[in-house]
Amino acid sequence: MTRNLCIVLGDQLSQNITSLKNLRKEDDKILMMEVVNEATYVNHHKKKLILIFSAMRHFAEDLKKQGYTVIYSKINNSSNTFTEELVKQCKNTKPKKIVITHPGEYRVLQEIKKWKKIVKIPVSIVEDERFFCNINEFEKWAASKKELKMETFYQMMRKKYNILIDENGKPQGGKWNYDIKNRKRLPKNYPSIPKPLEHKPDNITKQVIEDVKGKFPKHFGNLESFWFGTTHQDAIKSLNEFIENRLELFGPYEDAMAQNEKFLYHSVLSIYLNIGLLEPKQVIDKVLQKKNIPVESVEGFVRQILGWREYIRGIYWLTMPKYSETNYFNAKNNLPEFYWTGKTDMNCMKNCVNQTIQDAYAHHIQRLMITGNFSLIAGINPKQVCDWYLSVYADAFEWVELPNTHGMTLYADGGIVGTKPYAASGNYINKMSDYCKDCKYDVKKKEGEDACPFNYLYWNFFLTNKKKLENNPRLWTVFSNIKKMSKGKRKQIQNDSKNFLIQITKT
Ligand code: FAD
Ligand code: DLZ
Ligand code: SF4
Repeated sequence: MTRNLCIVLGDQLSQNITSLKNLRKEDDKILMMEVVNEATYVNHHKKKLILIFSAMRHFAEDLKKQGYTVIYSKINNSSNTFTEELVKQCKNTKPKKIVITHPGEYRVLQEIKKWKKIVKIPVSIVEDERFFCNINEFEKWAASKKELKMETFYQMMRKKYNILIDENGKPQGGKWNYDIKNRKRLPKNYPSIPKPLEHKPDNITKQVIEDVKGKFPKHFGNLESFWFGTTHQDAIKSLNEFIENRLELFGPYEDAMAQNEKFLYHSVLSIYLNIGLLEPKQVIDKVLQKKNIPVESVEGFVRQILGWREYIRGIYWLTMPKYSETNYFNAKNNLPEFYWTGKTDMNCMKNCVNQTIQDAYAHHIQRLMITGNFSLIAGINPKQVCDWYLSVYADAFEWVELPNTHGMTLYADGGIVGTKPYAASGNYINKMSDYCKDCKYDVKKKEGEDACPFNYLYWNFFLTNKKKLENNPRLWTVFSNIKKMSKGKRKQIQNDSKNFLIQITKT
């Protein structure tokens, strides 16, 4: 007879996870399940599957070494769903209670809520304490605000946790936000940038690679040269490496892009943070301990984790399930095939998709201003765009992917996360990267076959959505330019866009 059957999900791989607290090694058991449905509900990148399964198997081994009884179902002989596997394991173990930490995804929470009825055993869903802000606290904050601005939330969190605050209660350096200093282009002769730490696959990971190769051969992405860490110790090494080598210049080049620099000065830590191998508090503490780092880098980095990451999670739980169903611009086009293959003449898109195929990674500005911006101005259906992001990035879990894609990038929520759509023409991409110099299209050209498609699609987007956007004060310049445009020019933009979109979005 088992007292508690404690379930640990694939993104709950933290020694401090709430469900493991107060566990009794003698009469409690832990259940971890690799299941087919979780691996296939979207076309997950093969490297993402390897990361999650390998990290789960390592975590289970660790727990066993500490004396816990772990029941583990591997993907090769597992059930289709969490529920099926749970029913099977409840018959074997006859627990008095099931304990699980609040899951990261709404879909999974709905599944868990049905368990009590199905297995006829009480189910206790305990809070996920790994975040700085819990779901109720965010709800309270949101209820007190007219607009849910990240900046206001972030300042509240800085004060609450006394992070980067001086002795007078003011922000260190005098300003709350150094975003303005986070927008440098990479100079021409920049010094070599140290790459993120590559971890060599051990025997557990090698077995997982074989399992994924055998079971999910048609999934997106390249599984060769798997280099992610799969344990807490690996993740700590990666964190230290980032702080030593890239944190200092993280701030100035946060928005830069470069063809031969997939990672630039980014941390590449979301893959570890999101499955629990690192905890946000631990990451921020370590970053703050490092001396002599410019304020725009420390604040810039803290803002991403204490600000954006927590805010995005809050928005997700505040607004689901309705959030995912909105489509403010009524965007209907199909996601072009090149999002999966990288086969396009647009050099910026080709680069971002190819590195995604290889590494299941792109940094924020590539996701927002290249692949995201394109899908916004090309009017791609938000559900298809969100499914793509959820599939292709190793760090993608719906709670963080959805508000970033649906809200921040596509403005499909009508302006909950962003105050205006992040639409940009080729000019912005050319300013922030070196993609355009090797592109078949001409970034300086506004119309015609060899003009940069971002140029006419940008104006076409505002012409199409004029009614919904023209009263937005942040878009005043855009619409005053549109007013000055001749009829002929508008027609040309619309024709170029139509022809291009027909070519790329046919199924
Ligand atoms: P860094 O640039 O080094 O940033 C440090 C950390 O801050 C990240 O590891 C991450 O934990 C956090 N962070 C930074 N920006 C954000 C943000 N906007 N929202 C939440 N956390 C943030 N992030 C995910 O973790 N999972 C996703 O599925 C995801 N999908 C995205 C989809 C789109 C369309 C966009 C525009 C952004 C998305 N992001 C997502 C946010 C961001 O792009 C990634 O967190 C970041 O690129 C991860 O790389 P990094 O660890 O090198 O980040
Ligand atoms: C993403 C994912 C995958 C691919 N596989 C599993 C799995 O087999 N077992 C598991 O426990 N979790 C997996 N996950 C994570 C879940 O799909 C889901 O995102 C999280 O549990 C958050 O609710
Ligand atoms: Fe991208 Fe346009 Fe530049 Fe080509 S010219 S790389 S399509 S922005």
